[in-house]
Amino acid sequence: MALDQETLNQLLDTVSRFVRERLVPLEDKVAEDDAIPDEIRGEMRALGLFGMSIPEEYGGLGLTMEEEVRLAFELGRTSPAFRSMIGTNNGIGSQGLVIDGTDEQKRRYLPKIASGEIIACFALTEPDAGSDAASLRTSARRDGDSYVLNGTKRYITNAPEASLFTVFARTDPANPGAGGVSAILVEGGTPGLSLGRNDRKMGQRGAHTCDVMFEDCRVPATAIIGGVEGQGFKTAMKVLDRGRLHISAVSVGIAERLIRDSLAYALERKQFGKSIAEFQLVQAMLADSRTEAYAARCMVLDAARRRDAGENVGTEAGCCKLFATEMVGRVADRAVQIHGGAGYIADYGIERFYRDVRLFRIYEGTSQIQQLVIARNMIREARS
Ligand code: COS
Repeated sequence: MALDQETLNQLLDTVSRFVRERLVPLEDKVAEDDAIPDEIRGEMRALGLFGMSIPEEYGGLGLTMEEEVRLAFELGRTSPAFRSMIGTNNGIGSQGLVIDGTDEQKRRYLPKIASGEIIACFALTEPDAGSDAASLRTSARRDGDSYVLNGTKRYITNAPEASLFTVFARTDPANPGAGGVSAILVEGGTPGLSLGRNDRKMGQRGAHTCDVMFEDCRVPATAIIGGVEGQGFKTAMKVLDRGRLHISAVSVGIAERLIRDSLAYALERKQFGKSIAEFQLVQAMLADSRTEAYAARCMVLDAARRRDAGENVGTEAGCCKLFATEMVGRVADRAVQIHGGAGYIADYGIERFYRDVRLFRIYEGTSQIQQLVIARNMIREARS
């Protein structure tokens, strides 16, 4: 349900203050420790941030897509590791259930996901199935009232902390494509489920990924999302369409933060007797960044509103993800350039953002996959 304007403004103000006063001062520490302090998780739970996208009847805030992207703009103004902690509960870790789950599955898990008691994750990618998600090999063999899972999932965000895994596995071995895949809920601690060591990543320290292994891991047959086999790939695609808008919004927020920092630095830093902001070549970088971030903000808001109005925004979500994530890469690159030597030195945090944002062009579908999705949809529409 949409919030009234005043409640929405209050929520945005609260989150904006929380980001400025609590999260920004911890950025260095989180990167150093590769961990988010426990009290921050508690404060995020108290603010309801784990359940932004979960319907109110299941204990979430039940935000519309437009409201969620507005919050994501604010959350983007700090290290993305903070956003990542709540990211899977609001996005890929919960939305399979929200979109396609049975009432019983929703009642069982969504309230705990919304409160942050459960950390939920999304296990699609495998060592040999990334962009070609439909080729996944993890199997779920029906055995009486159970499914028995075998296989390995890779780079699974928040898996080290998770107690609920939405696992995409092949329930029909005779169908090697998308139609043979089902989405299955596996609770943490189920025998046969194990985790690899945390991956050593280029950036986003404080956000964790690892391999997830299944070895004769038995779950009840009722754990299949929606109660029907063969729908899992479509569930994954619907979840990703939505997630791509959220990631686009986070990219806008980070770009705006970097532009603010770059402008502040350019005004303060003096060379040749005046602040470097007075030099037109620096102004060009600032102006290009501002223009691109504004364009991305408008795209994300438009696509979110269309989704709220009931439109299928698969194409628009792809356009937003492609543009906004590439945009934030360029903005981060210019931020390093404007900061000069200081941009390359860890103390200023700019190089950390430069590394952190690199991931956005890769996960939840690479830029190349977005191009493919956009063009395929265009061709399909033209032919229909
Ligand atoms: N919403 C609903 N259904 C969708 C859909 C969407 N956005 N996209 C595809 N489908 C359906 C198709 O309609 C098709 O159904 P039918 O067989 O009934 O016609 C089915 O799903 C298979 O779709 P398609 O044939 O397009 O699948 P492909 O194997 O060609 O792959 C891409 C499509 C490449 C787009 C997909 O594999 C993809 O998005 N890959 C990237 C995966 C990704 O983002 N990974 C990130 C990991 S999670 S962090």
